[in-house]
Amino acid sequence: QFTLQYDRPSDDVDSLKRAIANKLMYQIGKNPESALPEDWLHAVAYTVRDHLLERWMKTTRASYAQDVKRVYYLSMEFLIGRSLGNAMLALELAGPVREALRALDIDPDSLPELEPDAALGNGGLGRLAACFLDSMATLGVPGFGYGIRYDYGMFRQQIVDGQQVEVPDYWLTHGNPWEFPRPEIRMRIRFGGHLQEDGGQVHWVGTDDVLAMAYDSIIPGYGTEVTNTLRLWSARATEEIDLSAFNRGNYFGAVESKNHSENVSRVLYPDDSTLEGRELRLRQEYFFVSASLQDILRRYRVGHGDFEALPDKVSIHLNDTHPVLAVPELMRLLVDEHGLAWEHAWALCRRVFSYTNHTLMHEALETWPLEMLGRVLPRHLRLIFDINAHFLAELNAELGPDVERMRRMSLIDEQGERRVRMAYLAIVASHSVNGVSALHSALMRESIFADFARVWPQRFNNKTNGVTPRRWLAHANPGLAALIDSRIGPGWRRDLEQLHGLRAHADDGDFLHTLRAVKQANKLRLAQWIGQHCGLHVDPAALFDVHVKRIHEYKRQLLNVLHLVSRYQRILAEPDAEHVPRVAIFSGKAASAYRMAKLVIRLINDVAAVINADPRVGDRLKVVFVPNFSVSLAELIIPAADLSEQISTAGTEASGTGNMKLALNGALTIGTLDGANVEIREQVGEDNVFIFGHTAAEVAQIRNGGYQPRQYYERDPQLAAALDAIREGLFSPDEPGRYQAIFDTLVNWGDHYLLLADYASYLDAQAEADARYRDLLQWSRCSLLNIAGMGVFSSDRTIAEYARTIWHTAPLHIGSPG
Ligand code: DL6
Repeated sequence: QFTLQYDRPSDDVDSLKRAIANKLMYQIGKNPESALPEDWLHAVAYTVRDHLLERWMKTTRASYAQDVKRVYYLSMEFLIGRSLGNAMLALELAGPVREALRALDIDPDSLPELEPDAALGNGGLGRLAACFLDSMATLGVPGFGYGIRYDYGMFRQQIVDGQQVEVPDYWLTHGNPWEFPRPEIRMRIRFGGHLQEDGGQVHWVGTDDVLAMAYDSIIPGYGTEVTNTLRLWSARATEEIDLSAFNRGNYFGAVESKNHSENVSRVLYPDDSTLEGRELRLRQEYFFVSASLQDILRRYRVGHGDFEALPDKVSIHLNDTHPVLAVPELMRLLVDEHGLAWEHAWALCRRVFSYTNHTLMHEALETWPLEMLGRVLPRHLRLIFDINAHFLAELNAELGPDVERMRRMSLIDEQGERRVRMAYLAIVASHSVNGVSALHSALMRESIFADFARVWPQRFNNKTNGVTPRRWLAHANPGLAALIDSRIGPGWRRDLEQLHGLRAHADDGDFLHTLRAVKQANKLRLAQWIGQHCGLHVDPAALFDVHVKRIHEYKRQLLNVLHLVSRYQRILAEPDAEHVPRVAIFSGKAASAYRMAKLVIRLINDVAAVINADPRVGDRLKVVFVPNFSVSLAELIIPAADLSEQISTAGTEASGTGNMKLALNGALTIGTLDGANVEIREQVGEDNVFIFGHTAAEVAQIRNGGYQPRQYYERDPQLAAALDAIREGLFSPDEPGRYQAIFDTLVNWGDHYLLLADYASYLDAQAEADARYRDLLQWSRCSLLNIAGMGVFSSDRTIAEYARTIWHTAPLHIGSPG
C-alpha cells in the first residue's frame, strides 16, 4: 500500500495561466500561434475540470466507505446545456480564470460562447433532470444520473422563409472535455431471440447483441465537495467487423452491421409529447435501462453477498415511463441471472422503484404493441404477463372479482391492437408515484390513474418542480445576483428561501431603481443580440413580453398571436392613442412531424414580418421569433423578460419550469391557473401576477357542455377581426389561404384548447399589464415581490422532498470546499 502524491491544482491566477498553457501544449497538442478558439476553450475546460477531480474521487470513496443508499435517476433525457460556466461557478473560479485568460491575451467573454450545448433532451422533462442532478450534488444526495449519450442531440432549428428547418445537431465535433470515456465498462445488451423452457426455467436464447459503453460526466455540487456522476451509455457493436463478410471480400457489408447496432444511441427523438411507437425508440429505452441495471447490481454487489439489502441501498427513480422497462429487466436479472424466486424478486422490486408522471396528455402516455415487444424483448414480455397476472390476482383477492375493473386496470390494453400500458406497469411496480405540481398531482389522481389511486391512495403524492438557482440566477443573471447579494448576502444560492428577505426592500425606491437598471442592462444585451442575429432593431425601453417553450397547441402560442394581431389592429385604428410599446419575443422548437405547430411558427414569422415592416407601428410593437431555442439562449432571454407568458389551457401543462425561471428573474407572469402557475400565484401574491382564463374545472365543464367556438367568433368583433385577418391572408399575401387551417381549427373544428373561450379575458389581462407598465416603479415593485416569493421553487427544495419522503436517503458528508 502506498499513497499517490498529486499536484493539487491551484486557483491563483498565475497557476491557472500556466495550467491553461500546459493543457494547450500537452493535452491539445497545439502551440498558441496555431491554436483555434476551440482549442483555448478546451484548454480552459480541462483546467477547470482538474479542480473537480479530487472532489469526485473523494465522493466515490466516501459513498463506498459509508455504504450509503444511492439514488439512480433513470432518464432518457438530460438537457444539460453548457458546462464550463456552471463548473466555474461551483468552484468559484470564474474571476481568476477570466484574469488568467486576459493575461494570455484571450477575450474571456468570447470562449464560453463557443461551447456547444449538450442538448440531450427535448424540453421541460430533460431540463428538470439536469436541475435535479445539480441539486442532488449540492444537497449531498449520493445520486447517479443514467441516460443515453446521443451522438445527435435535439435538432438545431433554422428559420428559412419563416419556416422551421431541422438541422442535425452533431455536438461532438470537437470532442467533449467534460466526459470520461470508460471503455472498460461495457454491458452486453440483448435483443430479439426466443425463449426456451426447461423444468420451469426460462432461457432467453438466440439474441442479437449490442454493447453499451459508459461515458461519465462530473456533476459538481455547489458549496460542497460532493461531486456526482452522470453516466451515459453509447452503443458499440459486439464485434468491430463481421469477419466472415470481410473474408468474403464484402468490405462494406463487413462494417454495415456494426453501424446498424451502433444506431441505437445515435439520435434523440425530437418529440416531447406525442410518442410514436417506433421500434428504435423501444430499443433505446431497453438499451439504457439494461446497461444501467447491470451496472447498479454490479456496484451493489461490491460489499453485499445477497440481495436482501437491495431496497435499503438502492433507489431507482423512473423519470416518466421511458425507463419503465427497468422493471422487467430487474426481474430478469434477479430471477434468471441470480436465481431468486419470482415472488422474492418481485417483493424487492416494489421497494426499489419510484415513478414520476409528467403529463396527463393521452397521446404522451406510452404503450407498446405486444407484437413488437414480444419480438424485440420476448423475455420481458413474458415477465410483464407474469407481473400482470400477479397484480390482477392480488386485486381480486383484496377487492373481490370485478371484470370491468380488471379490464380497466390491466397492464395490457385489450382494445384494438393489444398493447402494454407502461404507466400502469410503473405504478404497479413503484412504491411512490408523483406528479409535478399540486394541480397536476390532483388531476392525475382524479383522472388518468383514478382506479389506482383508489386502491393505493398512499402511493400517490406531489412533488412540485423546481429549478436550480445556480444556473438560472447566479450564472444567467450576474447583475441581479450581485444586487441580491448586496441586500441579503450570498446564502440564497444554497437556500433560496432567503429571497424572502428581499420583501423588506419592496418600498425602497433606490433599490427598485437599481433593480430596474439591472433589468434594463439585460434587455439591452438581448436587444443587441437580436439586432446582430435577427437583423431587427428593438427598443430596450419597451415591455419585453417573452413566450419561450416548445411550440405546442396546448401551450397556446396561437392565443398570443391573436392578441398581437388585435394589438396591431388597435394601433392602426387608434394611431393617436398612447400604446405601451412592446416587444413580443417567441422562441421554441416544434416536433418535426407536428404540422400544426410548424404552421404556428410560420404564422408568427409572417405576422412579425408584416408588423415590423409597417411604418405606422414604429416602436410601439415589434415581434421577434428567436431561432433555435436552447438552454444557452434561455440564459440570455430569461433575465431580459418583463412579462412571462404561461398561457396553456388550464389542466394541460403539468407544471412548467420556465414559469419559475422567468419569475425568479423578475418577470411578471401572465398566465392561466395551470400547472405550477397556481403555486406561483400563492407565493408571490395575486396582485403581482396577471391571471386570466377558465380554470381546469371550467374547461372540463365547457367541453362536456358542447363547446361552440364559433359563437365567440360571431359575438366578439375584435376577435373576429383578428381571425379574419389571419384567414384572409393579411400576413401571407403571397398565399392568402395559407392559414385557413388555423382558422378552421379554432372556429370550425372545435378549438380543442379553448383559445376563443379565453381570448377576451386574456386581452383584459394584457391591458392590465400595459397599465402596470406605465408606472415603472410599481412594475419594479411587483418584479421584486416575484423574486422574493420564488424561494420555494428551488430544485433543492424539490430534491430534499424526494430524498426525505420517496428515496429515504441521507446526505453524504465529506465537508465543504476550501
Ligand atoms: O416535469 C417537467 C416538465 C413539466 O414542467 C412540463 O409541464 C411538462 O409538460 C413536461 N412533460 C414532458 C412530457 N413528456 N413526456 N412524456 O416533457 O415535464
